[in-house]
Amino acid sequence: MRPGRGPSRAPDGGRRSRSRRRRRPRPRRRRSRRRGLSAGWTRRHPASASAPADRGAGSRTTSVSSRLPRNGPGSGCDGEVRDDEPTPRVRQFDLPLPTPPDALRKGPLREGTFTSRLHDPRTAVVIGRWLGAALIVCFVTGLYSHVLQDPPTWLRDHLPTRPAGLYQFTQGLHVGTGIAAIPLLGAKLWTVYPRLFEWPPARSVRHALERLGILLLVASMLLELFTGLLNTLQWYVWPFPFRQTHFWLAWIALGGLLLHLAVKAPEIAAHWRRVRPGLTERRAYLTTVTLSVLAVTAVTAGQSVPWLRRLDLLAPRRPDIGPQGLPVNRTAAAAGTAQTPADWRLQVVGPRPYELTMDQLTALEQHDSDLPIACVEGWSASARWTGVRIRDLVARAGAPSTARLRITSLETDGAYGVTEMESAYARDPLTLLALRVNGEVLHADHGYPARIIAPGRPGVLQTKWVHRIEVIA
Ligand SMILES: Nc1nc2c(c(=O)[nH]1)N[C@H]1C(S)=C(S)[C@@H](COP(=O)(O)O)O[C@H]1N2
Ligand SMILES: [Mo]
Repeated sequence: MRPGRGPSRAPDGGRRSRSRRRRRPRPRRRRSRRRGLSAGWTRRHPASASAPADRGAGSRTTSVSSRLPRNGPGSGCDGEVRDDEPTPRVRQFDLPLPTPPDALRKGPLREGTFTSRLHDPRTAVVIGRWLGAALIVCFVTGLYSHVLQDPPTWLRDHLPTRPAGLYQFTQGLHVGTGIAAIPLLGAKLWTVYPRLFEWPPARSVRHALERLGILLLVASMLLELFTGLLNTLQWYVWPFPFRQTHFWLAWIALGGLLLHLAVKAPEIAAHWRRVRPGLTERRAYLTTVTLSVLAVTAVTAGQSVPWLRRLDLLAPRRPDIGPQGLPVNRTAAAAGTAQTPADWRLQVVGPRPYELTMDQLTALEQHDSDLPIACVEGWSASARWTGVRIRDLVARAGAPSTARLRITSLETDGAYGVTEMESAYARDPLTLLALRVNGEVLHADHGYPARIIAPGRPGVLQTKWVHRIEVIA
């Protein structure tokens, strides 16, 4: 390590410049808040500095261990705590809490339980960066998926229909980053879990709140990733609606994450840059984590990435397996639509409503669209669909091109029996009422007699077994 350089410079340098600033009169609240952050951080370290993890570190790990005591007592922090008078409100947060009797300090709560040198901030920061990146991508793509399925009124006219495979891409990324986040979260939790057994459990009100925040963050992350994973396996075991729960839990997790980043900012900054020489075991650990992430990605990404298809061992779907070479989520038998009523007609409801028999439909101008079905569960598969353009059907009913539609399926009990279509999709020339797929009449499982196929939309909105199209605005 280069003395005075690298990550250790950040906290020390920061503190020095702060004490210089302190001589000038400054707004009180701001200083107090900063002090609170760095004090929370430094106070934690004397304990960990005396833990065997650091004690046994020896000179090889000066990068990590020798830095810690410097930030602890005697490093100038105590003086800082004294001359920087906190406002009474902040002082309440720092109210010390009583330490429980030592008799309770058993099992993992004993000092020296955790001996690995990998339970250190640098490892936590390196894995945290990967995890953070995966979670941000996962969050943004998830938000996009949610908005497509349930657009707020002001966004209705701005949903993109192109590129036609955009949702296939974003949802593949959503499920991919979510799956990759599972080993990353596991590794992160392993790195920091000795903190669970910190003693005393809560030093101050601030410390207790911080720990509660971590609890919320970890619980929401675990629940979010776990329910998401089960959803890709189509395992809907919970009584609550998946999508809404997944959506709100994501906001809770994001809030917890941002709070966590804010609280840990000084520590993250201090360990952001690599310090040489690094720990050999850390390198081995990080390599193992990387390989795990690559492995779970490789054996699941084939559900949406064609050239990884042959490695697709763990994903619940192979996009090329199913009737007519396409997977099926809900079969006609499950939906109760295996038998099409003999008097089936397509009903189109608008200013000039009409009905068409199958023969009349096939006599209309037919078009081809090469479009993927991109399921929210992460699998996607492309096919050539043939049928009548929705915009032609709508125009024939006398509706304008700004029309929004309600599509009703023959399926009566499922959650996807009725869907709505924004006008951008309704007027897109690629959007079809498909009658055929890959040159064949639709299989019952793919929606015979007719189904919706539109560009850039989640699979759940590609309604099968259609019998009515209604102009609603
Ligand atoms: N009526 C109806 N349409 C539906 C569904 C459904 O359950 N009922 N499932 C949707 C879902 S979740 C997907 S991913 C696609 C799958 O289409 P496929 O079975 O032809 O591959 O159909 C969609 N259309
Ligand atoms: Mo789906």
